[in-house]
Amino acid sequence: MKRLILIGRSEAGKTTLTQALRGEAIRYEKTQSVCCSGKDGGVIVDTPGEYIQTRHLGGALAVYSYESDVIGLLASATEPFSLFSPAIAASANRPVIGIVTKCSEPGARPEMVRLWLKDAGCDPIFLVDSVTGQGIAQILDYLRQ
Ligand SMILES: Nc1nc2c(ncn2[C@@H]2O[C@H](COP(=O)(O)OP(=O)(O)OP(=O)(O)O)[C@@H](O)[C@H]2O)c(=O)[nH]1
Ligand SMILES: [Mg+2]
Repeated sequence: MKRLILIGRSEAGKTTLTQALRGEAIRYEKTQSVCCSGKDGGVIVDTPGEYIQTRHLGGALAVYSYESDVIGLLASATEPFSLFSPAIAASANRPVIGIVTKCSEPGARPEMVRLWLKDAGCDPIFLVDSVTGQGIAQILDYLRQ
């Protein structure tokens, strides 16, 4: 499988998505450091949201991205704004996919957030809900291709 690094602000749903992709029970656990171990053999690299939210920590994400096959930018469908600059995906030398999380939450605007990730240069873009399982199989199919 392709190795996927998950990047997005705190509460975007990176750890919950990691659990859903691994078929684990969903339980809240704050991510304190970059985590690339698990029963999937490290296919998913989970990162703390603070790394993308804090300028001087961003370099660490670049380094871990070099060790991944695919970069996943996450944004929740309930976000009021986008963290990602337009065309930011162009700065990466590997595929950058978009993942809209929490699509089944009340008040979710998945199509709006999909447009934000499209502007960032993500392709393809997956609409998921890690709690209901929506869209999880599509990401696994993509990683297996
Ligand atoms: N309904 C719903 N809730 C979600 C989903 N993804 C995450 N959540 C909830 O949102 C909260 C934060 O999710 P996390 O996966 O811990 O967020 P994170 O991006 O890993 O956050 P940091 O570790 O702080 O970077 C938790 O209470 C999750 O249960 C989703 O797809 N649907
Ligand atoms: Mg986390």
